[in-house]
Amino acid sequence: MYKVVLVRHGESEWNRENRFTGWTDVDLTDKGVQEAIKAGHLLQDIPYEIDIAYTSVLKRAIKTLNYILDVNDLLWIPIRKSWKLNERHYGALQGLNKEETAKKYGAEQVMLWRRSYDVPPLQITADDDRYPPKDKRYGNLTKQEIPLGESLKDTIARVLPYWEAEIVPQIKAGKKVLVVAHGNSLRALMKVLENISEEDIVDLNIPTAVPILYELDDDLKPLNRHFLGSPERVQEKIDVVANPAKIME
Ligand code: DG2
Repeated sequence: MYKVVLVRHGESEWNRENRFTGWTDVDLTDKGVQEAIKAGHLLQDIPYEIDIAYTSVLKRAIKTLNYILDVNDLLWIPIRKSWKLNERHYGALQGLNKEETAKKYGAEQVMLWRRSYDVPPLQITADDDRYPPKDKRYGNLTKQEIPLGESLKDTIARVLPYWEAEIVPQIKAGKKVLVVAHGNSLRALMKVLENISEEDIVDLNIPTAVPILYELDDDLKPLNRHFLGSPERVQEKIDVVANPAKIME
């Protein structure tokens, strides 16, 4: 039986401020750091050790991974970083407050932008400061790879080939893999792993810093999926993601 653990990063500064983040490289809040440490402790309860870890090139995920590994005295294991595990690029929405955007465009439109399968957000153009090649970590992306604003479908189109080419071979070699990524890059992965329909994916919200354990069969089909921690705590965190204005209350 193969095993993989997925974790969304802890609360970021822009999660806290309820702003669309995407590829903006914001830091963890103090609460996010504590959540990451807690995720590390939760992982101490599983009966195996992580062998290799994957994350994005965004510091909220990288730091969360480091806190988790530190708690488990595993900072020495191989860590692979890729932009392909970055959050979905939220295009011209990046930086906007989600509640204010809902007032301006309507809650339904914002819901489509946040959770639908194939509705892309408002796009940026090449003269925008947020155009990825202006950041040297994205200097080697081909023109086709450069996102201007991604739907979940677009996100799957770059997460899935990375999963198949880089992560699956490690899992199949018997390695226990940890992936620390983002709300929508993980929704992309979970949609494919669990074969979730385009309609049902709308309801999937990933809580911050809750380890999600999968056991997979020989074809990498999930035998089970388990959120670590008390069910009440997990549900509370899912509710915050489903209705982010709650963070501000
Ligand atoms: C959030 C997800 O990404 O936002 O980009 O704003 O996981 O990196 O904090 P993350 C963002 P929603 O899709 O939940 O609005």
